[in-house]
Amino acid sequence: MRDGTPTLIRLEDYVAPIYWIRTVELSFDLDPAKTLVTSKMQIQRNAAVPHGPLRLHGEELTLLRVLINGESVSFRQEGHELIIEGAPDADFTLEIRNTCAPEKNTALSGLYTSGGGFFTQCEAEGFRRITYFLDRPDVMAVYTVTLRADQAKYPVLLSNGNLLETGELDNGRHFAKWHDPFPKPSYLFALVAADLVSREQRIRTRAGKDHLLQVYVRRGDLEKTEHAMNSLIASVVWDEARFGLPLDLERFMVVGVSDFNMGAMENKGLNIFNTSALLASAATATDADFHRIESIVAHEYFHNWTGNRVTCRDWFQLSLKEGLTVFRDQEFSQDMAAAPSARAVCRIQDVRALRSGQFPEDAGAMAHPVRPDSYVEINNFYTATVYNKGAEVVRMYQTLVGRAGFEAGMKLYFERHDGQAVTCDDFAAAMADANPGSALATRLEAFKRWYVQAGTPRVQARGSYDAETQTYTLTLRQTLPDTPGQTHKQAQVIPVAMGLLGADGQALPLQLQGEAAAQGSERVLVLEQLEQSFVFVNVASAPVPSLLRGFSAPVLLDDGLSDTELLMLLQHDADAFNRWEAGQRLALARIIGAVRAGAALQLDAAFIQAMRAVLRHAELDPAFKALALTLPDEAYIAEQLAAAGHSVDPQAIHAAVEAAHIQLADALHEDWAWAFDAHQVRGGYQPTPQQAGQRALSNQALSMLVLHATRSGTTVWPGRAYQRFKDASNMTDRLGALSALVNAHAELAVPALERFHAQFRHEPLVVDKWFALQGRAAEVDGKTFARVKQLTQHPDFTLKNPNRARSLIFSLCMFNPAAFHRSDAAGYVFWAEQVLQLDAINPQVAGRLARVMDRWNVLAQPYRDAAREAIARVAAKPELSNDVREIIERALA
Ligand code: 0A1
Ligand code: ZN
Repeated sequence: MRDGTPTLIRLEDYVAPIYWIRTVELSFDLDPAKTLVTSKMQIQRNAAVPHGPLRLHGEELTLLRVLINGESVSFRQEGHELIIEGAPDADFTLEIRNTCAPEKNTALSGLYTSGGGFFTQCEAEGFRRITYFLDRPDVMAVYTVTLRADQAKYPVLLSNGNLLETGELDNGRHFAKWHDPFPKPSYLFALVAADLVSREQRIRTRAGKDHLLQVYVRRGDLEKTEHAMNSLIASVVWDEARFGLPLDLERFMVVGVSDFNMGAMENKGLNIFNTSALLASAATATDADFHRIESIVAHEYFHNWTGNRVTCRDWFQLSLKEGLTVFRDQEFSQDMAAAPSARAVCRIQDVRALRSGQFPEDAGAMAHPVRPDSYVEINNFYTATVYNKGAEVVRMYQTLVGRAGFEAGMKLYFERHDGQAVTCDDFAAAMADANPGSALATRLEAFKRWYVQAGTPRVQARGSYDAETQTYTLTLRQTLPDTPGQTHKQAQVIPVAMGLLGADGQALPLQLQGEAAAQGSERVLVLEQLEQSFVFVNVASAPVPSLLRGFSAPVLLDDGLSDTELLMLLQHDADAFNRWEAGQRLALARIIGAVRAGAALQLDAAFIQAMRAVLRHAELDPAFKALALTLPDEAYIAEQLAAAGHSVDPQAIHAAVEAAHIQLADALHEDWAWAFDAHQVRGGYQPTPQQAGQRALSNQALSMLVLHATRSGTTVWPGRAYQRFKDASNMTDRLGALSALVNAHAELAVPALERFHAQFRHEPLVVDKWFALQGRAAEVDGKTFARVKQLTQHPDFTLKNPNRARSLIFSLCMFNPAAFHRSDAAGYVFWAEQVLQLDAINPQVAGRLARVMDRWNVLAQPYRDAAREAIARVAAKPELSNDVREIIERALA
């Protein structure tokens, strides 16, 4: 086995380290083939735990020497450990010299080369691929780093903290020395040595301190950094205003790199970004890219407090920093969107992502709690559960203690834990202690089950109205599904934000039995038992309940509402999220009905009329309309079916969604034409929510119009789309028009794709879009699948660059169910080949691709058997990485 025998790491086995590393002086002689690393550490024994040998982590390193207090010492190497038995009791200096080979590092973890420069990625366990160390987050040290490299090739030399010194050396080399005053775990270490240029901005924070912000990129990319810089400035301002958290560094650097496994990394004072999460111009990036960049820049910046100043004790606590930081970036995006309707749009997008990414995870082979209790490869646990469900858990704290209470909890958390490595329990305690007597504090232990129990809770709600007593009784029941290794779960604490609507849609005052008077028209019920009833009094007529407003808890809700009731909510609910949700539920019921009946879907006039009313609505926001008219995601539909105990036929789901799509295109043809014309943006491109909303709706309209036209054999709209594709002044509209042509399989799609590639072949991030569009293209007669296979041979295609691998392979396998799940199993065979090829290059990325099969055992036949066979084929390979093996073994368990 390539990584050695895989061991299961368990939370319950956590023990504090036997030694602390207090300071480290690192020096690097950078060379792509062989980089020399010298590390001088001040080490102290941890008197709180029993004595034992010093065991340092190290992988793929060549060890040259080991000195303790300047003297050589005996040691041994076992697997990925360097073991020193005879370390002194008193504080001592350990000096290690080793080499590593950055240019051979295709895994992109540790020190690697990209585009002729050096970059690092140390989270979670990459530092041990640079030098021998106690590579665990509870060991925090102060770093001083000297970089030496060829000056012409690597004019920029960066590391964490403050620049102390620079100078020239012999043989055309130069050096830079950096010092980071904040003790940090090794996963936050970073260095960059490359030929880069920077955009700079000086800012003064509230406290009157001056700071330098820098965004470093390759020479030609400088004009694409304006949006990232603006996002960074906005993030600094926001964190100070909302949470009183200031920038604590004189210099804050952000660097772009095109080979990167994830979106970005929060290294202290030196964030490293995938260029896809950093670079944007109107000509090359879409509105969605601009939005993503804003949120990732904010996310990494916010980690400076939630993650860096207070870090994780161990990797089981990953959600302590990730769930909290995702919550913070979501709140930031909402505040940036400002208008209430735009805030709702943000929330809807976040919930859509949760439902299509996290819900399947929580129901599948890889289901794990927000705080996992074991892992083989920690890289496999940077998941939607840890990130997105973790963010929902943090949101529930805020729902239970209120916004001011939440801010007080954050304040106490930093007062108690600044400079420490802590656990999710410490966060929970701070929130509860800052809010004594709150709905959280009184049920803290039960609330913490959100960290421990995997699976999406299901909540059933049923109401009954008694006209005589004018009471409305709402009964809520929760059930918690079994997940791998977990059965018989305990009730969770589920905040249910809700309101009641009267017969003509007005919000009713809410008075619970026992209360002296009504308390507003919206409130949060706390479901904490398996079943609970809430009795509302003085209810004049039978109400329609609007439950789980704003998606107040990450659960699957069954409220049993009829079409009529849902139509009323779609029209009148004061909560924009639930208006959208009502429309989705109407669509879902129709799609699921057709799939379960095995019949062709036929949309009814009431539904079509409701959709028309949304589209033509005089007041609704265009961005909201676009979301309301987007059909539920196929992955979410599949989960709904699976949750109800049905097997999943991806082709049947796709056929029903496609039919609904076509019928909406046909029936609303004139409305789409109106929407297209009425939502053209006048004036220059701005990535604002308002403009983005108009573009989203007009592009959606265009794709409906082209679809209708290609089916009815008319050429006007395909022609207009082609024209727009050619003349567009921005990437959102250009790509919108191109995907309208591609997804409708219009004849003009072929020349348009060629033209697009020719025009942008020197822009790697746009070439990624070109591959992704084809990988995700609507499937007709196996053409998309065949095209993807052919594109793997395209000169621009490579598995070595993660963005490129994702653009084509992941687009097909993860986001194009109809093209992927084939009755001849060719999609699964392709998947197995790609996983194996990728695993030899980059196990982390291969592990992600392996996840595609998480839900194989809910598939209908013949897909189920064929999928299992493909997984077994991967499992049979002896040379798998731990990353892929863990995923595959869980799938087969
Ligand atoms: N902490 C980063 C994400 C990240 C995680 C792991 C990585 O390599 C395995 C890289 C980046 C974040 O949340 O942004
Ligand atoms: Zn993060």
